[in-house]
Amino acid sequence: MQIPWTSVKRKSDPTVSIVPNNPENSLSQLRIAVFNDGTNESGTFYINEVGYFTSASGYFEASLILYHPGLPEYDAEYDIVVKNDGVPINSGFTLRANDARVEIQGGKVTVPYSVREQGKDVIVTATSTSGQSSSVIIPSKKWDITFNDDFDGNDLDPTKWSVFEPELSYGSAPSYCARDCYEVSDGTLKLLAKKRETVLNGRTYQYTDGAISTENKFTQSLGCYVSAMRYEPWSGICGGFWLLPEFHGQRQSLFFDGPRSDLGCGEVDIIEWSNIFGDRYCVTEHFWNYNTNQHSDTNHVMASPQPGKMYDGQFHAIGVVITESNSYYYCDEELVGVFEHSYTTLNASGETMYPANNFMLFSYRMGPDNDSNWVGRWNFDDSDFPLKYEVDWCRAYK
Ligand SMILES: [Ca+2]
Repeated sequence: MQIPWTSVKRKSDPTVSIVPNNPENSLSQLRIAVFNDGTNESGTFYINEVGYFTSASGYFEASLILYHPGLPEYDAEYDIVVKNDGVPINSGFTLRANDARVEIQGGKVTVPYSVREQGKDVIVTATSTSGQSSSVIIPSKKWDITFNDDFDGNDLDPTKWSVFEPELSYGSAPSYCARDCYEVSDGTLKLLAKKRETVLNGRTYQYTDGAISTENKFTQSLGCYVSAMRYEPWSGICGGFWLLPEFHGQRQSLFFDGPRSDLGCGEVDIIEWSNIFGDRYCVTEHFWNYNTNQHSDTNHVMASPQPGKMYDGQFHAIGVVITESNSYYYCDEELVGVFEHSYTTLNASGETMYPANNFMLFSYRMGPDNDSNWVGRWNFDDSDFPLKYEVDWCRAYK
């Protein structure tokens, strides 16, 4: 698509055309990037980016598409875009890093943890064939481990974990959380759903399932929470790894919504997976209005790591890094979601509100075998029990 210069007018004065080298506006080039995401009417284009350039010799620039801190102990991947006069280019330049351990392929830069754990900032320099150069800095975050469990014993470490909400059931759930909902063996934690008829508070259940948490045993605010888990291919039951704030009598916040100061995040779901989600999994931040305690909003993304990871029988590290301004969600070295937030906020009285510490939680909960179950109908039968959600390790860092 070409737009003649004479048809481009100044917004402040439509009678003035933006003409190359017109001293009145000092523009020499104008670039408009457009997109159509396929959901809009055909023939409709939206402007994605507008830039202008005043250098006669051209403008050569390398930039990082998105900085993120990366998961501790994993490589971190970044995308770098190189532009000439604002137009992305794929050739006519070289990319070099200030450390030979950094891998560069096309515009993808992989910083190994061996570099990141030294706290060494990575500088990637693009040099054009005509000798222009431009650098980007990728800061390295040094992590200190604050919590670790490899599940090496034959029971849960009682200084770290407790059964969460024992003997509690939700709504129409066909199960309740049993005190013996888990097993620790061969280096892993197994959360189990079992078929067994029990009577609890006058109601007969055919199944039990469960959850464990670090409540009252380990809490933290900012930092990284990560664990490695694998799933059996069941739908109708959901395996989760999440964060909840310390309770303190009413729901607290892990952080606050940026634009809406009355909303606090009261639950972070780092992963929720059932077979109906296929290669993807749910990442969700739940916000409540801390004045009314009403659930008000969510940040949600269906995380899409490389296909096959949910079915390959391997453990994959699923985690979040929470900073004062963002939460970054990961599957291994892949960044799968980012949300912005505020660490503090001002309430209606103008007082500064701070977040509470939060604890980690694993859950394996059944829903009913009907269409009301958001994780799908059951694809298992009685002979498949006990159903199992397995965790190799769990860590937190600051
Ligand atoms: Ca282990």
